[in-house]
Amino acid sequence: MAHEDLPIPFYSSLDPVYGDGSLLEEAQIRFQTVKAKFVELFGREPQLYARSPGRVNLIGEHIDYEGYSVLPMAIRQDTIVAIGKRDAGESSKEVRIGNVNPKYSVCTYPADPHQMNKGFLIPYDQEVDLKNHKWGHYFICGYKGIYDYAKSKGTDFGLPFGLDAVVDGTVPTGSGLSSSAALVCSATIAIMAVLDNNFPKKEIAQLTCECERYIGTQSGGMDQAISVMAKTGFAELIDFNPIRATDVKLPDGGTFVIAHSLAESQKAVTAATNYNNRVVECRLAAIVLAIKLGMAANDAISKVKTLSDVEGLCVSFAGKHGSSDPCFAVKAHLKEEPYTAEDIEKIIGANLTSIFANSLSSLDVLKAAQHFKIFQRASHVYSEAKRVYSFRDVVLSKLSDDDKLKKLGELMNESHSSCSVLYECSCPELEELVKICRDNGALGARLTGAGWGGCAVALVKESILPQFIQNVKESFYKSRIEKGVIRKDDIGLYLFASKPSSGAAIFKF
Ligand code: NG1
Ligand code: MG
Repeated sequence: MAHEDLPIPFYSSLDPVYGDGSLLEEAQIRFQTVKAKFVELFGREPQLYARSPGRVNLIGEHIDYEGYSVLPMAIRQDTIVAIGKRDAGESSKEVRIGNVNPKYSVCTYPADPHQMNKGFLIPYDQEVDLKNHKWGHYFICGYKGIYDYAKSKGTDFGLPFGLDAVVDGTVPTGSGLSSSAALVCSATIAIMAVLDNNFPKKEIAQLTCECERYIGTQSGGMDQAISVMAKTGFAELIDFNPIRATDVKLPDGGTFVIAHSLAESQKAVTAATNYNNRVVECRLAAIVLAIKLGMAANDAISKVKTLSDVEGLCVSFAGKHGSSDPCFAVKAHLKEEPYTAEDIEKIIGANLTSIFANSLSSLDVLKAAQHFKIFQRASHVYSEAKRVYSFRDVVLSKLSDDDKLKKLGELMNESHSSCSVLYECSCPELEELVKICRDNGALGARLTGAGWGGCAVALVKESILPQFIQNVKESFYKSRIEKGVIRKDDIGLYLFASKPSSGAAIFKF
């Protein structure tokens, strides 16, 4: 059976996930701490635990929501959730969520999703109110996800049911390493398991992707898919529609180093001008392109959701002109100058607000936007989608490992420049860090995750790894330690090498 069709693995010890080294020792302590916190808060022991990892995206940025394949790997940092059902009766009408980190206070929600908007924080049938953003929302996304999934299967898994949970996360937040998906996925899996269920991984990947959107970012499904389906030792080529993961064994002799720019990207809060803005720009680019390539405006507006939806038209256009590259159609039909809303409305013959009438977060984007850079965004998406396959092809090629690593590095550099120049999702700190990585011998370096802050990922030959880490410390972090931005002892949280680690799991001891 393909591994995306299998359920989440269920273990009675930590070793299969955390191995037998220092990671295991660290995990044993963390699980003990989570359990102790659970006992302290709720006066009894949890029934079981779930864990789900963060990830680093190696290539394929901002294209998952456009329907294109991406190539991430899971990292060892993860989120653990301890969970237990509450007794039947009055108390079973609440979900309480605590955190090992005292920074996050206990959040309480009514167990009935339809009550969640009554004096509480999440309007059930709408997206989340960002002004009342709270960490517990991410957990509740999972709860709502399971509830909706059950309904779609004509059952209820006993929901609404009161639950208690304690969370412990080691994925740094706002860093582009998907702390959010690690929390949403571990919460969803813990809830599923405590209700005595286990679904195929691909269904969990789909449902967690959909439910993270309740937070208000119009995310693609990369983070949840890799967190759920990752395998030790492999990066994964993730395809969407349907979700599928194909193992990619990276060449020997290279290591991925993750380095934090120390600029925190508050994606949920800046969505209207950053992340969701790009999703809207891509949709507009796709509709305009479809019309320019001969589709009736009404059809384009109602049928075209993503740039991948118009790739067929682009390719046949480009083909007529001697190329199979959709970037060619973009060059021929879109202008480089930014479009105003009126420019686009003229082409499509409709008001922009009417196109996005069903999406509050898109209407926020329209309110905030001065103009739309649809040429640049489409050029990025189509070229980045091609780079993902080039990356995979290099890995599968007959080249020597050294030559493979060199080529992968080049593709990462091209990806960064496209993100930075065409998609404009970098920031000065990331630019500085990427340059420092390259100047110190990285074969390639790029921002990873949504950008606008967060981490860079660099491909480094193992033979120079210790020196590389030392040099990046000196050039990027030393002055920041001196200025008190980070503590010297914490440097390992911001700069580390990472091997591809394993995906979500359930534990019962
Ligand atoms: P980060 O910034 O790591 O959460 C986000 C999206 C991904 C993908 C990348 C950009 C969420 C949950 N994740 O990742 O789906 O679009 O940006 O490639 O919003
Ligand atoms: Mg995220």
